[in-house]
Amino acid sequence: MSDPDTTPPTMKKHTPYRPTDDPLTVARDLNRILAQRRSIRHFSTKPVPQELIEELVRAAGTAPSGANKQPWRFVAVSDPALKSQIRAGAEAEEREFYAHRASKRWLDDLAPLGTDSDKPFLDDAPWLIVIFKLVHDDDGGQVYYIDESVGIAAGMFLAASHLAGLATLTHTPSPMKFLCEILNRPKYERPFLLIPVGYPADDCMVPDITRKPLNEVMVVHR
Ligand code: IYR
Repeated sequence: MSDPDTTPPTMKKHTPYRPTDDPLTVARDLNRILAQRRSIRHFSTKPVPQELIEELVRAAGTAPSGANKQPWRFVAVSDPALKSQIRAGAEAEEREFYAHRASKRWLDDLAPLGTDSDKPFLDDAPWLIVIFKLVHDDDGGQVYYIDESVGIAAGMFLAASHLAGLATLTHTPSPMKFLCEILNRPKYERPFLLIPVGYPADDCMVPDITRKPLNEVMVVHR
């Protein structure tokens, strides 16, 4: 006879959990593939099916979140008119940023990337995914660790897109209030990241940057 169920009444039923049986091989493979991800600023206009975007959002939505409240909304835009409005809104903020808001030091740090206020990728990329964070639930309930939760989901979206062979950019025009207006979102949804998704342009170039070696990013106590 099986043990009687001793799960407290407020606790959800628990199910068994089985991770991979070859962790080092999987980790090495993942590292090799993820190391090839780059922020892309020159997109092809080649279409990406909505079904593929939906799977990527499902993947992102598997992220851990405070009390499993999943305080995010992924608004996926392929409508060319809306993309143009978003581009106009973003470029207006970026012009302010490059002309006035950014400090000299910030502009110096950005110079190697070659960025400016011109954002043609917002028209070219077949999809713009605007991630909103929810400051409360759809039913008004409390949410927890919002930035951590949405940040993790965003990272998982970037990783999933890359694994699926798609290019992304984590674009951060600031402030992003224009996105609430253009996309007609309720007040409790706050723009978090604007992510163009698609294929890189054939002639796409990326800055020749490096990642820090492990000894600069990791400290071990054993
Ligand atoms: N949002 C601006 C500026 C910018 C800021 C950072 I920090 C970057 O890593 C890259 C760009 C832009 O997108 O041009």
